[in-house]
Amino acid sequence: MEEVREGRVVCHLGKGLAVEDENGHIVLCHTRRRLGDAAVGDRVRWEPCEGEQGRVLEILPRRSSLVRPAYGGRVRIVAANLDRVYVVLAPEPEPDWLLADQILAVCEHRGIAAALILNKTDLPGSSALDDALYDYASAGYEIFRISTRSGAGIETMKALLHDGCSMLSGQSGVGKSSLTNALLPDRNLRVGELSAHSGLGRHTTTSATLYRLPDGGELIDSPGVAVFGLAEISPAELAQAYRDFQPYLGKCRFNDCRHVKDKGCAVREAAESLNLSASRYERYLKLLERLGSAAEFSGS
Ligand SMILES: Nc1nc2c(ncn2[C@@H]2O[C@H](COP(=O)(O)OP(=O)(O)OP(=O)(O)O)[C@@H](O)[C@H]2O)c(=O)[nH]1
Ligand SMILES: [Mg+2]
Ligand SMILES: [Zn+2]
Repeated sequence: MEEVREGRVVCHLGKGLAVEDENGHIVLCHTRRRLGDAAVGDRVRWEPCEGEQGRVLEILPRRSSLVRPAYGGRVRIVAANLDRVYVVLAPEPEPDWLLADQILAVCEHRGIAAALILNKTDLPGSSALDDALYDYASAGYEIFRISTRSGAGIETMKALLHDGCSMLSGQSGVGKSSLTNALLPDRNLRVGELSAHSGLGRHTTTSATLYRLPDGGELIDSPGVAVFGLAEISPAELAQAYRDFQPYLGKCRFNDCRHVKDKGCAVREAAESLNLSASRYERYLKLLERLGSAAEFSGS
């Protein structure tokens, strides 16, 4: 019998998994029934089987996982063993701040570090964009300004990504794959060859893929999303997931304050007096409303 080996899931391929072995070779693996849902970044135990293929036997314990809501009230693991998530934005397409807030809230809730990347700084910005970014900087999020086209900021990104596992997340078309390509020496991405091509037309990323960076560190390029969702965050937990709200949370008049129209709400008062970003607070209200109606809808 062949020996059982360890590997890392680098992407989903149809019903199988692409697993990288200890030597950096990619092996196409089947999964065992009842394995559970493996995600990109998962460490697994696998055994070689016929041909060049393998079979994944076990998913090893995760040190972190990023989740999104899935059909039927279930939760899907987007990526495992992540150290940090970068929300990538650009002047074009116009930033979806509600989406950014969802990703940042889930990271905060799951204890995964997060920061923002503004790409396409070669394009003209706007004062609205600067204002919005200022809110995130005030909330304590680092913002990196780059252009994969001009090369600005790419060296900084290389230095930042050289340890741990990072994921690029955000809207479609902001340049996540362009940044990934800029950081990899071989433009013919190894896994890209295995994964299905989207045909002619614009190439969009179709499944999250993990790449090993030449100077160390791992980078996960993920497909653009329009809605991230707030998996496993209850309405009562949402305010805590807004990092900038945290200093005010113990200071509301009522313990069960929802931070909406409640009397003596320290969060609302901070937003009204502009100690807290009014835009972030408005988006909090929007997301809270969505969470509330989702909870009613599923009867929980
Ligand atoms: N002007 C400018 N355009 C860029 C820059 N980086 C990427 N683009 C362009 O933006 C478009 C989208 O880039 P992608 O890297 O495919 O974006 P993505 O975020 O991976 O998109 P999805 O895979 O759909 O999520 C492409 O046409 C790129 O050429 C940049 O720094 N400046
Ligand atoms: Mg892409
Ligand atoms: Zn309150």
